[in-house]
Amino acid sequence: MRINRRNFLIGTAASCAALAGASTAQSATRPLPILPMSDLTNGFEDRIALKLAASSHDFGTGAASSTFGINNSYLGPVLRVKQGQTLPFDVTNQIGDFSTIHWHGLHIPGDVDGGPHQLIQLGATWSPDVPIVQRASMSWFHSHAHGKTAQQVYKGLAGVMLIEDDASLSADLPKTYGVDDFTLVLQDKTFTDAGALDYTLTETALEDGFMGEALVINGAIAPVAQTVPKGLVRLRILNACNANFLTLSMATGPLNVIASDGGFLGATVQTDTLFMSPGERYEILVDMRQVDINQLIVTHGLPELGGIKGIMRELLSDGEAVVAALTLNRNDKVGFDGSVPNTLANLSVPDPSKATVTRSFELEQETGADLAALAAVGDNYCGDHSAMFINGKPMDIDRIDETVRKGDTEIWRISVDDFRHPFHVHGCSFRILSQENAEPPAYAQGWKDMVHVDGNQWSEVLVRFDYDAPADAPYMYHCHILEHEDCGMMGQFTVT
Ligand SMILES: [Cu+2]
Repeated sequence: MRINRRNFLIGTAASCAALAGASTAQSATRPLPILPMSDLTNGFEDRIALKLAASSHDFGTGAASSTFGINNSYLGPVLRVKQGQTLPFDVTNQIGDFSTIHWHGLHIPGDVDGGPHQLIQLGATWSPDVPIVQRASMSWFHSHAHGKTAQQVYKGLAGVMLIEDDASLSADLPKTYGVDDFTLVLQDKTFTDAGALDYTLTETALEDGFMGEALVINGAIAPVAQTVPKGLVRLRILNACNANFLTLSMATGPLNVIASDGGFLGATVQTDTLFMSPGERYEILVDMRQVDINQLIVTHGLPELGGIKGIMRELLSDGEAVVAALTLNRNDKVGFDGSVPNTLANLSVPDPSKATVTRSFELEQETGADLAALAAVGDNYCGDHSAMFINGKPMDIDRIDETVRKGDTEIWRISVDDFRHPFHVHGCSFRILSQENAEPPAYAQGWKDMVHVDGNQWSEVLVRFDYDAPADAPYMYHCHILEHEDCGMMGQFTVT
């Protein structure tokens, strides 16, 4: 039956008002939570303990949600570290299930990468010595326990690592943590009527990945607000959603983008909108001398809903939410008074003629598979992980898919069937040669470890691997929609 839109609106005015009321109740502005920061840049005395544990956390609904945290009730600390250090971690797992911690974005050997082969059994401690060799950049760390990654990251097993180097420490940029330098972890969550965190996988969620109804920043439901001094303000932003692509803009003025996944851009890029896939990081500068107030606006997809809720959603929002996610209110204190830099770093022009090997990766979903039924019979959320493939094969932890020679420059060409997927490669940063059949946006032309590709298109990256990943500790390449990764859209490669 087709519903006549006008009659439908008249007939359901009361329920529309009720729904609007419900969303208003959720939109009270909260203070921006500042994630606890461990500054290790001046050294550390002992091994660095990270404890993964079950906890409870109030996202702002007034109810306690069952969560996981890393030295914290939800998410982990922000680790501020420096190039040249070797970080001796003791990662202890007390979440009640097996887990791992993968260092996303780090140029490190396979045996300390924290992928599915470095399982941390319940009660065990994993003690990798992690060398920080790369330039300043925003990396992160999260669970990579195959088949459980999506649910463990959703519940909170993720944290941020801010790598500094001599250039970044002396750069003329805001760098006072929690004052003019903020780390923002953006996620989307769904809550039950009682206000508890909800992760229910419907067939749609398994196909598209889990999409949450509410935007959450550093563990608090948006909108959030922060008072800042009169000056430049730096926002280091991570899209840590399981599956949602986010579009960012400012209420006033453009975004000044200074860094991407792997470090500073060659020069500041001004853009009206910034499109971020799950797993991507960008740093931006906001000039709070020009305005008393500015807002970071985030547009994100909403989950498909059935019944009356779904119909209302379609009528009211076209399936997207636009959130004035973070309000910056200026006070009278004088802050960082420098200008937005033009030149940031010396970036070479990527030269594809240096590539000696080209590899192709086609990401596919078995759209006919009964994913909900698979989930019901399996001991994880995707049955036997066999509904999604790369090059026709679902992830198999006992199969090496590609063997790469250390130091070779390669072109990796990624294509997909009919859905937009974000592709991540471990152990490296790469340069994007083309994204979705086109030149990438200027803000994506620096060092990256994420590239996305939409239906019937392809993307190409230029990549080189400089560290060892043997057959018993291979690197992963995978879709960063975590439900797709868990369902098999992942492969393994060695570097020797
Ligand atoms: Cu995917």
